Amino acid sequence: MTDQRVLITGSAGVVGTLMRPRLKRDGRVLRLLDVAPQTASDASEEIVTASVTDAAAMASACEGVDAVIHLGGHSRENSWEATLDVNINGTHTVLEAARLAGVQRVILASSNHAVGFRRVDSDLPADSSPRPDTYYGVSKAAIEALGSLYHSRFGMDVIVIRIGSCFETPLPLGPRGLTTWLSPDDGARLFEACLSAPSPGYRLIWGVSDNTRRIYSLEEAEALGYKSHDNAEVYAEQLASKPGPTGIAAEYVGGPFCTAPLGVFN
Ligand code: 15L
Repeated sequence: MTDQRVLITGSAGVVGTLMRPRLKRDGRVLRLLDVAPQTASDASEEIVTASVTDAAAMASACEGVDAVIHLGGHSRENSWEATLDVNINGTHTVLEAARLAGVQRVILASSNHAVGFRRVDSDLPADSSPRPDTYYGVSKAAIEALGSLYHSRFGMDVIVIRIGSCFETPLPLGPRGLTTWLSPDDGARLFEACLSAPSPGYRLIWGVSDNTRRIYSLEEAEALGYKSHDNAEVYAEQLASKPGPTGIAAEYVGGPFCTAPLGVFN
């Protein structure tokens, strides 16, 4: 049997770095694409140094691939031009390359910031319509729409994950992390579910751990086979002394993104 080949874009970024060792499996090759230099740890890894905005590089990166996990792009606020180019045009380039190469499944990283201006005390089903908090959030809403389009037009399986905050621990996030944290191990469980769910079609799901103070629905992710094992609450005592969000940042899903200056890299 031939190996399953999974292309991960943005593999040297925050989420990519956490997922790389966790998504290693016998019978699977990870093709790791990033603008930053990387080194293969063994024969189960292939390195591609390229930008997601480079159509020719993306075309060759998608050759022989079974699934794409698209994490590449700016992961926070940046200028409109950079956000448009790397996040929106970049995602279009990735989807188009995947389509032309006959890749059936693409998993796209969206973010809670696509709905950053939804209130924290409102219902938050995974398909809540976009209320972005930044240009970054707008780009994530556009990514969701592009994924939906590529499913509807071309029948590709596209799963979009609105990631909360995927870090080793919720500690750098302050008390907000008690609701938004996606543990790296749960992240890997979620990506595995997205890779293996039979014929998912188009899905929009939340990507968070089963945190006691979670305000996001996990129903949609669980329907794909995800089962969280982690809970940010185990860090509650350590986080108790840290200042929590105040004012608008406390009222809305996007927290501090809701008041950060638009278009300014931070
Ligand atoms: C995101 O989308 C960012 O990529 C990440 O750096 C965190 O800031 C996260 O959201 C969050 O909301 O905590």
